[in-house]
Amino acid sequence: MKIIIGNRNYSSWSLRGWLAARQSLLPFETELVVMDTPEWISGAAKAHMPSGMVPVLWDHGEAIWDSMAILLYLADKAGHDRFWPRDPKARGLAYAMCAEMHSGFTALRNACPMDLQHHVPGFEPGANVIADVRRIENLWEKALSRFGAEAVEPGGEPWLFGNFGAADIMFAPVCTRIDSYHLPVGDTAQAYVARVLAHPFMAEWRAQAMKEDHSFTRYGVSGREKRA
Ligand SMILES: N[C@@H](CCC(=O)N[C@@H](CS)C(=O)NCC(=O)O)C(=O)O
Repeated sequence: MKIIIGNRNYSSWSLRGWLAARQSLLPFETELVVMDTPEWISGAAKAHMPSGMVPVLWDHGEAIWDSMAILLYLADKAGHDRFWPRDPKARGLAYAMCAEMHSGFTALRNACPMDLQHHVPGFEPGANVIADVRRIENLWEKALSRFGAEAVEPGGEPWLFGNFGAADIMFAPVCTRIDSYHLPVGDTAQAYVARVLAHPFMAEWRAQAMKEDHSFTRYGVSGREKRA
């Protein structure tokens, strides 16, 4: 399998697709296509991107595009237990949370683009951004308190539905945004953000992202400061 991704520093959907590929534990290659180059803009760099977007997973000559489809495809292929909780109530909530993340939270996504190399110390979130963060925080607290701790493997960290899975993958870029823009959240959410950022797959992605030297003007937020 091969996954085509955009810039690791900026492409939050690529991060979700790639995390799903890592979580599957199946072997795969990664091809990075730098975004916003003349070839990207003309479409010449997008020959293997059916929707014109990243991420795309290629498996045996078939393309699976869109982060959510990649996640669902890999859960079918690698086993649902690596992605979804077994309990039907937990699974229903996990599906709903992933779907809401995939289609919503546009205020947060627009105002706080993912940018792992920078942070914005003086960022002042608007009311619509705060509303998105509150909703996300409530969802996390609900999942963690109802299903997180009780389902976790002995000695493991409490992820949203016990073991690390689809919901943690879909919300991982939000964790980077809370961190980069210093968005105010309560202790439970802050601890969850820290766990996600410290996850080995996230550390692997971040280490690569920090080495990238292409910068985007379209994602530039004023007041950015480079991280060490
Ligand atoms: N719904 C898609 C969204 C993918 C998406 O928006 N990807 C961005 C990069 S993060 C992209 O490729 N945009 C096309 C462009 O910039 O031309 C998914 O979940 O994969």
